[in-house]
Order: sequence, then structure tokens, then C-alpha cells
Amino acid sequence: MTTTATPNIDRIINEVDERGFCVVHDVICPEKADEARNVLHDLLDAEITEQAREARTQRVGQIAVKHPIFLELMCHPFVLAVWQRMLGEDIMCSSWSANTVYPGHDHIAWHSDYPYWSLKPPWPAGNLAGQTLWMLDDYTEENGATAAIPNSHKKGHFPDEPKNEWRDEGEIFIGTRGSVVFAHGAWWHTARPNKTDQSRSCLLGMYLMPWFIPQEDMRAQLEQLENPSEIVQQLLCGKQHRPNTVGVY
Ligand SMILES: O=C(O)CCC(=O)C(=O)O
Repeated sequence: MTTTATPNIDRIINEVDERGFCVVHDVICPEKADEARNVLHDLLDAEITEQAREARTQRVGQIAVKHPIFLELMCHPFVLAVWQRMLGEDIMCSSWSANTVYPGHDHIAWHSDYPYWSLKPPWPAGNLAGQTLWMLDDYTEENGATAAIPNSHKKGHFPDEPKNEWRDEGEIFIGTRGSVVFAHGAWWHTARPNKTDQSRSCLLGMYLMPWFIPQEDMRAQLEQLENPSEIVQQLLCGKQHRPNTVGVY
């Protein structure tokens, strides 16, 4: 399913359950996506390393504390409504980062997302974690769009070899900036080669049930924020149970 406007949340969840992902077009307007993209490009310029230049790809982490627009998108009501319906009211955000593929970047190997890659297969069935991919550039067949294999989230294990070759059953996500891909965390996905002369960026937010260890140290980011709202405290793992010593009060 490819949905636009005010899509029915149950339909999105059914699609994620059934096929492993669902593209929802135009969740935010292109101008808002441009705002986030411009902020991201300042960070990319400030943080780029020789290694990233050579790899033709760059990750920006800890974005919850790098600019308020990222905090706003992490808490986007529509995104939270989808994941809270699917995973529970008390979800946390396990990682929140940006990924950019520059012109000439070849591809990303097929993989599944955390927490699955930290678990020995067979992975548990059901829904534990949801990946949210925000397109910050228009996604085209040519510019390094993310792609995924339908139903792969049900396989319960890491992508089969070869991990570096395109598979014909793969679906390439095409869409306007501001569109969102909702995905089951166990999905097998990749990014296509960027054959254009422009970079392609996305934001990736993984939402998780609260009994997992988050992938990133979200609490460290929470400590850097002044007066975080209740939902920011929850998403940045401030309300998660922490191990204690039983019997000591
Ligand atoms: O940048 C992309 O297209 C996808 C990145 C990705 O798959 C990941 O970070 O797990």
C-alpha cells in the first residue's frame, strides 16, 4: 500500500504486519522537510570526516540534542500514533539519526535493524520494534533510495547471502521529501546506488517496547535537554526501568 493525506492508522499497521513496511506520502510538507534538510546539511558540513568522504556516506547521530526540529519530528503525533497503537503507549525511541548517501555511493548491504541484529535467530514473532524513515530529499530510482523485500520481516533471521547483490523481489521507495516509510524492525532492506550528482538524506527513528536496551544512549541526550516534555522524557528512555539492587531502599 502507498498512502497519502490522512491515512488510516489501522491500515498502516496491517500493512506493516502483512508486508513488513508501508509508505505514507507527504506526512509533512516539502518546506518542512527542507527546513530539516538544511539543518542537517550544516551538521554534515561541520562533522564530515575523511572516512565519510571516502565511504561516500555520512551518519549524524545524537540529533535529538542538535536542533529542535529533530526533537519535533521524533515526537511527530502521527508517527507516535502509529507506533503507540502497534507497540504500546510506553514506547521509547531506541535510536534517532540521519543518514546521507553522496553521489557515487554504491549501496548498503541487505540488513535488518536493531534489536534484531543483536538477537540470535530464530527471532521472536510479533511486533517489538518499528523503524521510521523520513525522506528529506525526494526519493528516486537513481538517487540511492532505500529498498526492502516484502514479507522478509517474517523470516526470523538475518538476510540470506549474497547481501551485496540486488534482489528482484526488492521494492524501491520512491516519494516526495516529507514522506515516511513505516517498517517492521526485522525487515530486510538496503539502499540503492546514488547515480545522481546530489546527495540523498533520510532520518531514521527506531521505536521500541520499553523492556529492551535502546541502541543509542538516549538518556545521555535527555540529560542535555532543558525542561524536556513528558513525551520527550519517555522517548529518550527517562521513564524506563533501570536495574537496581533488590532489598535496598
Ligand atoms: O539510508 C538508508 O537508505 C537506509 C539506512 C539504513 O538502512 C539503516 O541505517 O539501517
